[in-house]
Amino acid sequence: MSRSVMSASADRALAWDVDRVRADFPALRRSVRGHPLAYLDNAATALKPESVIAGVAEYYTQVSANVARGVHTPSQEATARFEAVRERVAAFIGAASPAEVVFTAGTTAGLNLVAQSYGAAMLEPGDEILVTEIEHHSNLVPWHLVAARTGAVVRGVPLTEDLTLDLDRLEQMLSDRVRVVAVCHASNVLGTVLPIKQIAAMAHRRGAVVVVDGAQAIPHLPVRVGDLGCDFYAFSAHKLFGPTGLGILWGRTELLAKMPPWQGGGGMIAQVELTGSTYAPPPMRFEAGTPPIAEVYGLGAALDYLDGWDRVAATRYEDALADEAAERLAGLSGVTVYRPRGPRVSVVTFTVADIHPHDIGTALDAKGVAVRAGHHCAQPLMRRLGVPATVRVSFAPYNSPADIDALITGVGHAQRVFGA
Ligand code: C6P
Repeated sequence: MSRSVMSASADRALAWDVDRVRADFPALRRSVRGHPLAYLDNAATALKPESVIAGVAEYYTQVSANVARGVHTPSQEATARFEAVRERVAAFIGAASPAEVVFTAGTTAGLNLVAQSYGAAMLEPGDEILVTEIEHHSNLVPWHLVAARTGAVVRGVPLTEDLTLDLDRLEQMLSDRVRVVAVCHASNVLGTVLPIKQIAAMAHRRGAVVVVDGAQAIPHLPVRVGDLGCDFYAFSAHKLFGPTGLGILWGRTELLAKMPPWQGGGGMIAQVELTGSTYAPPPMRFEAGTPPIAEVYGLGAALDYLDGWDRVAATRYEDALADEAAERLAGLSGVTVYRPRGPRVSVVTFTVADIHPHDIGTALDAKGVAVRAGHHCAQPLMRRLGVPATVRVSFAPYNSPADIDALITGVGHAQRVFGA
């Protein structure tokens, strides 16, 4: 390790005790192919601390009852915890009320909910939905589906040379026909953080609602939905150190109140006759069927766990790791790093000349380094970058400088193996 890297690491260690944090994550104790695991795929899913695993286990070992359906004690306990976590989430994102917090299956489900409920009810032929070139497929395909259903048109806002959103083009494309602006808060490929507050103000001037895909922002940025000024905000628990299978859709009270259900079933009704039904108010209206109860217990534990972190220090630490990785990768011959100018989260994307990203991913796995290789569910962005696929490394506060060393050594090993 170079001298400057060693001293940078020492500085960070003073502010962030990474060894103490690493001890909380049991998955970091395993080895992969004879090497310590260097887990650099946090944008795909974050590892879980012991307390989150215990939170899920607590539900199954001590409660294991359904919610909102039972008069018995375990069911009432489960219901009380379920609603307490809803309140906890509302406080975590600065929602005006817990009724604005809908439990879903994940970011994807939340965005589909908005498209299928709000979109299908409000969009008319010729209306426009603006998306961006940087979106994940989860914030594109639901809009394609609802456009096909309603006759609305989806239009894409391009990026600038700096790989940030072209706000001038957005301003030009905003017209009174635009009903929805669907944007990510942070890109899963480049890490670019979009200026949601500014975008929301621009969209609202033209009467459009703003739907934000917060999947990649929520683990890194302090999210206060009121300050952002958007109308909907979706994210997944599993990227926030919580369980898989659970997401949050936040929506403004007045919008949720006028949206029809998107799925029917138990738990979401007011009254059911044989030939018709009326519906419960939000959030229940959007939570048909037995919800992911154990996962909600786990999310509650994840939020408790995060309370123990200085999140500003955590973000500063992981950003420094990402910067260091980007710098060292860019210093390798044949490596191209794609980084946006301006605000970004701790994600670094790169390609290696003459070696397919999948081969790099496989070669890195042989050294215990877990990265993501492919199009990252962002094919329009790959087209914009002029590549079919990239390698992506994404950092969390439990990553260490040793993970970067393993990455750099692994890329060099791949170049030797593939003769590049
Ligand atoms: N991105 C990645 O490796 P789900 O699968 O519903 O929890 O999240 C979907 C999603 C939506 N938006 C963004 C910006 C995302 O990054 C993701 C998930 C993972 O980048 C898996 S493709």
